[in-house]
Amino acid sequence: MSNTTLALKMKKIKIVLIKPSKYDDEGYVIRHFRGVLPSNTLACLSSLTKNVADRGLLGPETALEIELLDDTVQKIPVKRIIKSNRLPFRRTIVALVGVQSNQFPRASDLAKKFRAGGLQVLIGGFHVTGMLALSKGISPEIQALIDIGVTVVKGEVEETWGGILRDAAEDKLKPLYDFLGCKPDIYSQPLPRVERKYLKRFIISNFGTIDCSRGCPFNCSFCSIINVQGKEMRVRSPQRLAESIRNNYHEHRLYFYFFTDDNFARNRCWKEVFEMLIRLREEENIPLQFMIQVDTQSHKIPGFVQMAARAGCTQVFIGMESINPQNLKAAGKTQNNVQDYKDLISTWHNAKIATHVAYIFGFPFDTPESIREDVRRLQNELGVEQASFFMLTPIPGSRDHARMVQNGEAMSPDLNEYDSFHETIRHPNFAPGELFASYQKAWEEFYSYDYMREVLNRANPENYWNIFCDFLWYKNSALIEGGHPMIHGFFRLKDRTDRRPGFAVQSRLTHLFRRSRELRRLAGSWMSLALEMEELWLQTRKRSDAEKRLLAEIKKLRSGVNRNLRSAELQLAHVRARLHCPELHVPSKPALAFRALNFRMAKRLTYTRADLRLFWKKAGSKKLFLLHPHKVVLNLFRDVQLFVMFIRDMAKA
Ligand code: B12
Ligand code: SF4
Repeated sequence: MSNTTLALKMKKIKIVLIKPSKYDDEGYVIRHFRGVLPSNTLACLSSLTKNVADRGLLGPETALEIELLDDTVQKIPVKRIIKSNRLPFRRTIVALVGVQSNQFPRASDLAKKFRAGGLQVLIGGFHVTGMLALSKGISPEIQALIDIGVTVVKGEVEETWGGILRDAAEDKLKPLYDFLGCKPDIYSQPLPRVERKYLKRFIISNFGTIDCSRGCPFNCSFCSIINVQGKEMRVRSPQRLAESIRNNYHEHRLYFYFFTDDNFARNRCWKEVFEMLIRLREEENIPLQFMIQVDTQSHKIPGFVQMAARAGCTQVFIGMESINPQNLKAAGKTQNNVQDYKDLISTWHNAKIATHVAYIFGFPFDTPESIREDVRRLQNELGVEQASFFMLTPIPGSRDHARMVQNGEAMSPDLNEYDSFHETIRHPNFAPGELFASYQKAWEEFYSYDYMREVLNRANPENYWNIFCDFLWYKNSALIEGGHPMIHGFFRLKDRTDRRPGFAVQSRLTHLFRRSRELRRLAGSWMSLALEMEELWLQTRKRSDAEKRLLAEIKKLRSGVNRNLRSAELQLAHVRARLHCPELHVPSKPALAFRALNFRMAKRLTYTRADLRLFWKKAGSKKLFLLHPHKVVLNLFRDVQLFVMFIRDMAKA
């Protein structure tokens, strides 16, 4: 037996996979009680690690344990992890995974702590890969990590992860691994692995992510995909995807997916993937639904949109980026033809799939006025259901970034700001702060009450709640939390002690005082948002045929009288409606008497809570002794009852 094998004997190696978050402007880690999207990279690395363990690649005497941590939804127990490395015959290795540029500062701080605790640390993902792909030599922030003994991994590791782990187990980790030139064939590689415990940290725990392909054939100057994952598409086997989706459904009840491919329309196996999904839906009764990202020419691929609909696609995320052809030309986005946009959107709409466009502000021909006009055109001319706005950011790994570095153009030195909602470059048409103000205004105007109502009124009933919940998520993230929906989840947590270096850790009391002030403000904003969404629901909710019939009968009876209906009249309305809709249930007499009190019926008839709003407004302006207590109680009861109906309806969906 060789020395190395002896050293490995009886060893337990623990791999801690950590997806780092980023800092907010006050230096707190952006973390939420519940997230929205689980990390696909974490799931990929988890399954690759499990594959290494199952195949016994580290030798029969080595047990491999995996721990998955996501900084965006849970506190990273740095001390516990460091301690776990001190036990005899145990070794803990930390892998910081999927690190984007805006997460690099946070990832570096974690890496420093783990290195100080004596652990082996690896880092990979788009920042290091993109940065090393296009720059000459190693950039200072990456060199700083190498200098403290962190191993940097450039490129994808489907075919090489076992080798890296073996090096780690044998204490032979290199400072830098470079796999960019030999991109793995992902056809038969393990698929992202689902961990129930992890999914529970997300608002919808039956929501999963899978990348069915990697790469993109286009050439946009602001994008790093092409320089990291390449222009040649690599795809996963449709059969293996089917197995994984089937297992995920039967084992974890997962049936809603975000296929994270940057351009699903250019996956050469799209037809086979859709056929497989159709079989799962139609033959195996798995109620699959999914979202995909596509380019603006996707609607021209024969059969693509129609098959997507049949396969369960509910929303399509389209790389529109701009309505101005000059901007598109400047960004090298030559595949986007503004004349096609109407056709593009209506083709997806005809298939009953909601459209969601990615839209960037800060291109060379943008001005504050053009941004306002663009938002109006998205609403009035194109009628897209949703838009995600981004500020143009020179992302490391993109041609824009490489050009700016080469020309010595100014850009923010703080990578934490490379999250697309901070101004990182100066634009000649905007004063400092003006681009951000226009961007913020765009969110407000696009997600205005009137536009949301218009969208929901014409939404496909099956898609109603998906869009409704997206509105809630987007409004909360962009307009209340002041962040980006793609970063924010629900209920922001702020760890007092885990602050970015350079920001003071406050005393418990100061922190408590500050947080309670913030929470009071937030509670007020959430209350207004909840009432706004409740009103939106009242005005747009999809009513069943039976309910519509009942309402018509009630209206008929009410038209002759200027009072609330009596229970006998309500019963008559129910009986008449039931003649047309036998499924309608006629409530018992006491229930009808209760309804006749006009609580629910009035709401169903009026489609609004405007009367309640008016009452509370008037009540607020009166002196306490001038209020009629019975009216306050009655309206409070009606309001609570209505809200409960709203929440119940949403939860049912
Ligand atoms: C899906 C996605 C999202 C999803 C969520 C991600 C999720 N929950 O899974 C959403 C929509 C929320 C999102 C949001 C954002 N995203 Co995004 N996103 C993606 C996308 C399209 C796919 C990610 C993915 O699953 N990739 C597949 C995995 C397997 O690839 P990978 O991460 O590179 O990992 C492989 C290797 O890098 C390597 N590796 C990775 N880590 C490690 C670690 C070690 C130790 C080792 C050995 C190897 C290794 O091994 C992996 C397997 O081979 C990527 C583009 C892309 N094609 O990757 C953009 C991308 C990552 N996003 C990007 C950006 C900018 C953002 C946002 C800032 C934009 C915004 N304002 O919305 C936010 C930030 C959110 C946040 N803080 O996380 C950029 C990042 C660029 C950069 N240099 O920072 C990318 C690259 C897109 C782009 N335009 O260039 N995103
Ligand atoms: S189409 Fe999308 S993924 Fe492809 S290069 Fe352009 S921005 Fe990147």
